[in-house]
Amino acid sequence: MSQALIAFLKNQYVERDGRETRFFGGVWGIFGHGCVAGIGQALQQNPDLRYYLCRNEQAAVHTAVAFAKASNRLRTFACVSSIGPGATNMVTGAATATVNRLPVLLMPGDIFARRNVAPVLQQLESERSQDISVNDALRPVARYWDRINRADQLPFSVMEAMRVLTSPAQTGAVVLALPQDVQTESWDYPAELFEKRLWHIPRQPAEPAALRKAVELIRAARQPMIIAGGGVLYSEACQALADFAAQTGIPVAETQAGKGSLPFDHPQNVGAMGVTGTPGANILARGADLVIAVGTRLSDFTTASKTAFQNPDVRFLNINVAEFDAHKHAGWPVMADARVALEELTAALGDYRVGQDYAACIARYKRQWEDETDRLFTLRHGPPISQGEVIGAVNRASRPEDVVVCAAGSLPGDLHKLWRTRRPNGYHLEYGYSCMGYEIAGGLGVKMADPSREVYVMVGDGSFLMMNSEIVTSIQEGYKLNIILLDNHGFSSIGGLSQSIGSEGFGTDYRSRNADTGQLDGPWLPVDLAAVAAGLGAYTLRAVTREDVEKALEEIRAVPRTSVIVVETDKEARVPGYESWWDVPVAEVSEMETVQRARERYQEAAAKERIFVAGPGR
Ligand SMILES: Cc1ncc(C[n+]2csc(CCOP(=O)(O)OP(=O)(O)O)c2C)c(N)n1
Ligand SMILES: [Mg+2]
Repeated sequence: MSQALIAFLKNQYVERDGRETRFFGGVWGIFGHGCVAGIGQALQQNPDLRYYLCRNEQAAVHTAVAFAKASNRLRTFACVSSIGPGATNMVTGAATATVNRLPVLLMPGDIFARRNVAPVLQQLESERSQDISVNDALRPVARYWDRINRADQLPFSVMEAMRVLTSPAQTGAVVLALPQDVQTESWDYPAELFEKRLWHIPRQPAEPAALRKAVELIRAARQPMIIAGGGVLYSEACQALADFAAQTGIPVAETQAGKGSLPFDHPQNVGAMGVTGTPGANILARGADLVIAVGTRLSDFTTASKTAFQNPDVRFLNINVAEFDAHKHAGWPVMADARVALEELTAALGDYRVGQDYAACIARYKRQWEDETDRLFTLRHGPPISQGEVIGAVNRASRPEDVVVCAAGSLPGDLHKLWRTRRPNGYHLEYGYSCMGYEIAGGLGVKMADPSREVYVMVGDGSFLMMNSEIVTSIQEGYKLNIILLDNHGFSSIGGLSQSIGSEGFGTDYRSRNADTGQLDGPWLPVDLAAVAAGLGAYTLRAVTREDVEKALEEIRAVPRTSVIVVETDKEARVPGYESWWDVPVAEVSEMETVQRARERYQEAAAKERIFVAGPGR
C-alpha cells in the first residue's frame, strides 16, 4: 500500500495556463515504528520522489506550507510521521496550512487496523471506542481527513486528497492517516492509478450578471478602494491588478498575505491595510464608500476588528474563488479567479476614473509615507538600535528579486508597514496563523521553491528559541538562508500589548525567577543566541550598530551556507501604529488602576465596531 501511495504521488502534476508543474517536491519526515517499514521502505525504493529528513515534524509542515505559498499553490510537499507524538507535532503545521489556504499532504502513521496487538507504543487508548487515535486531533484542522483501514481503500482516498489539494477554493491541509500494518499490506491496484495524472487548476470567470452589478457598484462609487489579499498572488494577478489600478486610479491597500501584489512605488499602492497598516490606507478605508476586496479573508487585522470602515454607506464587493469569503460583510459576491475578474472589470469599466481630488489625496499620502519610512529607517536610536532601522538595512541590502520571510512577534507589523516590496512574492509573511517557529522552517521552503532568490529570514528571539532546529536541515540540504535574529530579550509584541491593556508587560521578559518577588523580574537570562546558531552549524556574526548590521549583511553575501546575524534591539523603540485599532478585550473589573483605565479606552474604541449586514444595492 505504501509503495502504491508513493508511486501515485510522484505521478501527480498540475497545469494552469498551459504551464505544467510536478505537484509534490518530495516527502518530508522523521521515521519511527509507525512508518519506517511502510512509507519509509517505499521511499527508499522510489528515490525519484526525494525523502527529506527534518528535525521536527511541525517544522516540516511549515517548510511544505512555505514552499506551497512561494509556488503560488502549484506545488507542495507531503509530510510523513510515525504514530503518536510525530503525528500530533503536525497539528500546528496543519492549522497553519488550512488557515492560510495553502496545500499540504500529511501522512501520519496510525495504530494497527487489525487491533490484536493494541495498545502499541505511543497509542492513546480510549474506553469509549477503538476507532480513535491521536490522529483524530487533525480532523478540525484539515480540509480533508481520511484513514486508510484497508489497502483497497487507497485509490478512492488519494483521488479525493488530490481534488482538495488542487482546488483553489478548498485547499488546505489534507490528512491520510496510515495504520502501521495497512502500510505494509499488498493489494492488486489498477495500473492506471500510477499513470501520469494532470490536474487542471481552473481560472473561474465571473458570472456575467455578477460582473455587471460589480461594474455598476464601481461606477457609482466616489471613494472606492481595493484591498489586495493573498489571492492576488496565488492567482498571479499582479499585472492585472496593476493595470486595473492604473486605469481606474482606485487606490490599493495590501493585507499581510497580499503585500507585494503591487510594487511599493506603484502610484496606486497606498501601503498596508488595517491594524498594522499605514496612515494613508487606513484614512482612505475610513471614508471609503466601496471596498473591493480581492482574494482576502477580511481577518480582524485587515478590518481593524471591523472599525476600519466608518462611512455609513460603505458597501463591499468581494472577488474570491471561495464562496465563503465572497459573501463576507454582506458584500456583493463575485465568485471568480482574481486575474480573470480584474481583467474583465478593467475592460468593462472603460473610461471610469476616480475624481481628481481623490487622486491628489492618494498621491499625497504616498509621499508622506515614504518620508515616514525614511525617518524610521534612519532613527539613530541606541544602541541597542531600533527594529525599524534593522529592517531598513535588510531592505537596502536585498535585491529586488529577493524574499523576506517572517511570521510572528513585532516584526510582522513593522515589516507590513515598512518593507519596500519590489517583486511579487518578495514579501512572505505567515500571518494567518502567526505561528512562532515558522520563520526558519518556512524560509527553507521559500528557498527550495526558488533557489535563485536570496531569502532573508527576520526572526525574533522568542520565535528563534521556539524553533531554530531547521538551520541544521538547511545546511544538510545546501540551501542557504540569511537569518537576521533580533534579540530584545523577550516579547516586544505581546509586551507592548500587555502594557496597552494595563498589565505592564507581565510575563513577557526573558528574566529569571526573583526569589524576593516570586515573579519573573530577576536578572536578564544569560542566553547567547549567537552561540546557539554557531552550534547548529551556521556562519554567525554579531552586530551592535546599524553600520555593523550593514557590514555583516555584506559579509554573508559571499558565505555559501546558512548565516545568522544576531543584533540586539531595543524592545521599547517601536514603530508606531497608525490610525487603527485591534480588539483585545480588557478585564471588565480589576484591582489595578492601569487596567481600569485601559478598560475605559477599550470600551470607547470597541463602540466603533460595525455590523455589516446592509445589502449591496444603492
Ligand atoms: C506558537 C505561538 N505561541 C504564542 C504566540 C503569541 N505570541 C505572538 S508574538 C509573541 C512573542 C514573540 O517574541 P519574539 O519572537 O521575541 O518577537 P518580539 O515580540 O520580541 O518582536 C508571542 C508569544 C504565537 N504567535 N505563536
Ligand atoms: Mg523578542
